[in-house]
Amino acid sequence: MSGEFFPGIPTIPFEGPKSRNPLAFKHYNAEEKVGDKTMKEHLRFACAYWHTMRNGLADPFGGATAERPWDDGSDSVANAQKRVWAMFEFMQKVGIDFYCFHDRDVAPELNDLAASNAALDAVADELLKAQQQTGIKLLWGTACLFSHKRYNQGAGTSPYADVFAYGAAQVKKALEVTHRLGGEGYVFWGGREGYATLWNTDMKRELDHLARLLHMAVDYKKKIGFKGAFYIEPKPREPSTHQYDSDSAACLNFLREHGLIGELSLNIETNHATLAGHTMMHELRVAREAGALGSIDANTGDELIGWDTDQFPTSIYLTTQIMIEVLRMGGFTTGGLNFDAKCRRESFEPVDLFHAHIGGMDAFARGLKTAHAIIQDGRIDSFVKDRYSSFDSGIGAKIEAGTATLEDCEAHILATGEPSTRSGRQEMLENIINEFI
Ligand code: XUL
Ligand code: CO
Repeated sequence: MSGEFFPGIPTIPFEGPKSRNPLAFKHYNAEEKVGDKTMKEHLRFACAYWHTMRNGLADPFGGATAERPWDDGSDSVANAQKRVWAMFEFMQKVGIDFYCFHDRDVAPELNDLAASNAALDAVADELLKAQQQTGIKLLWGTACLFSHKRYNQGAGTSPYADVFAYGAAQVKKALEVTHRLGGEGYVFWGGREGYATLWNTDMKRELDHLARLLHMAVDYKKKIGFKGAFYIEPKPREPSTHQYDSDSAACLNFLREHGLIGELSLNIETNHATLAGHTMMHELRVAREAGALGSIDANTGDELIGWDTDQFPTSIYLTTQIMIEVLRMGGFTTGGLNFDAKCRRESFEPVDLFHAHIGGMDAFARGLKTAHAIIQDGRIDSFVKDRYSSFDSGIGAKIEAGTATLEDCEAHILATGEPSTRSGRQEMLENIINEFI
């Protein structure tokens, strides 16, 4: 299969920071060790099938521009099977070991569920063959419960029970296929699980229904012996006015309220974090501190465009912040860095897929090295530790231990008087970070 779909493009080599070859890595050196693991083991890059193979690069004002010579544009199973080989050749050449997919981006949706399931099985046969030939693995699978017209008012939160059931049936099948392909995880992104207006919405019922769908999936996962992780992916809006899984905190609250905490962790996406009005570091921190940081959809938005632009990450500051959080949780287990990102509409040639992924991988290699160096240096950590040290003894230790009362606090202040505080040193700390970037 080699050379068939991306002729003239070699396997991308590592040439180091002095290289001026656009089709070479300057920083990502798969086998190079950072701390006790190789870059490849730390970063666990994955390629998103929906963007890399299926995104025509349309925007709200214009249609598809992407040139994908191997794709005949039809909805046939044969075309879908052929695309598998283009995807795997691409991943082999760019050196990415994992991929992620939705049921409907790998296989066409046909006239009824049975026909769509059969098409998915036929493409899964091909995916399995390609995985076996290349050693590439499935990071996670998911079901697309948002594109088809039936899901116009949601899937798990649709006001129509038959639509809920259709979505549940799609989840069942997508889980089976993910399991068959040895997937390390399964994602629930609540596509249209939210509302357009509260005037027509019973929020309580919708949320209870969404929880029912997830409980059914947890039960089925156990029944079929799927050992992969379940993730829920926060996003505040778009396409809905409001989506219930709006950010990390909302997802965690939902999982706790509905007895699902521990069954699902979070798949956090950069562009969704910024749409929620947070930094990516904030979203990761919230999840990590709750022991629920599972995986990452690695992309970025555009500061000047208000929608989910799904761009490739190139900011070293951003990738450093992300890798600090990943390293602090002890690295990924089942998760990884999935490039949920697409080329710009203007970048329509197949070779642009290479430039895009190379750039993202190099940016994360630098982020990893920088984050590792900052942690090794220790100045940031020791500043933070010292900042809270008044809680290590005396009244602070009693407060943390839960043994101090309001009366104790009053007695303490009456005895010691006005408290003193110290500078938060934000500027100094930001300067330290820049020493490493
Ligand atoms: C949509 C999005 C999805 C999920 C999987 O904004 O990010 O691609 O990652 O459904
Ligand atoms: Co995503």
